[in-house]
Amino acid sequence: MARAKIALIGAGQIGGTLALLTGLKELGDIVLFDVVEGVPQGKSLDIAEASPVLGFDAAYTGVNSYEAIAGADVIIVTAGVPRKPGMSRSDLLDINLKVMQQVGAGIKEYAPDAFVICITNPLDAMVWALQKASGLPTNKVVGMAGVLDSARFRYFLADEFKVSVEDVTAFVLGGHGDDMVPLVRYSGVAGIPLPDLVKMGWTTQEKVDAIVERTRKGGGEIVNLLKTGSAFYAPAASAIEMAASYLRDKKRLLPCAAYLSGEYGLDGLYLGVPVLIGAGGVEKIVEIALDANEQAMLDKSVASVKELIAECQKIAPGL
Ligand code: TXD
Repeated sequence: MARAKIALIGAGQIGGTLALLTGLKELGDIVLFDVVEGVPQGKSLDIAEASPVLGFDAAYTGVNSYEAIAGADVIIVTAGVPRKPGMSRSDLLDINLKVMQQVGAGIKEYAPDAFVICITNPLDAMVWALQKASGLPTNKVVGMAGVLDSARFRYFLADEFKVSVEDVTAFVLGGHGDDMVPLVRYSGVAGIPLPDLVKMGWTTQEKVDAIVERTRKGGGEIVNLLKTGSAFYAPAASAIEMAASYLRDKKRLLPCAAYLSGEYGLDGLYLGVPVLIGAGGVEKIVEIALDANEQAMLDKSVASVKELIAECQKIAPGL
């Protein structure tokens, strides 16, 4: 069977890491696209030259034109600009919204059957704009944030309990912002929920609260350390997990920004919720029961996402 074709739109920090991980996992052949000339070509060649040493087979093509993404099975979008000092959230939204319109048009023309994963920030609004601009079915366009936020939560918990990260599960729902919703009741170690672990004396409620807060600010923590950019290894790894579930029809249940049509009492927006990803794209949106406190946190997160979408509609009324 022919190898899958994976197009990566944006060859920056995350795009380059995605290109390497795609090869290492042998998910398929890679087309790396960027508007900057030379960068996708250079990164592609560099990674291809690492493949004999690392021992994987994948073809790499670096490009500056959309024709090359024709027929892609999976497209992962990181194109855009990161927030720089002095730039407001609206400035970022304005620029990246235009980028999503360009990328969406490219996907519409050359790869309308692809499964598309958006990573560009502000995530919940950009994935919404990308779906509109591409015209692809909503079950084929998702946003990556929840897998990353949950991975951060899992890592912090594993570190606190001194247990393997493999045995820690965690769920973060809602928008990808400071008001995301880490679900303590649905997180734990080897099936033991966090509230029980507190009762068992493994940790204290105060420590759990601090970990929840650290998870919410996880992106900012990395930005403050790096100073010149934002996280890229963990975001790339998270998107690859989603792509692999689609390509291999694994039916993973992952927290992703998915288009809601009535689920959770919401309609017409993207929000981080548990999603089953298989060969059909988003095959199911799982509605879990929330208590009053969790629902209140989710409502707050939804309000932020709606504000971002309203801003997009003001800038681009056609969307
Ligand atoms: O959880 C999440 N969703 C995120 C999101 C976690 C971390 C970072 N997140 C966001 O991902 C971040 O705020 C950015 O919006 C994206 C990409 O992050 P990255 O660190 O890869 O940014 P870079 O290194 O600046 O790369 C962006 C590339 C760069 O090479 C530009 O030349 C290119 O995008 N770019 C474009 N490509 C195609 N088309 C257009 N129009 C374009 N404009 C810029």
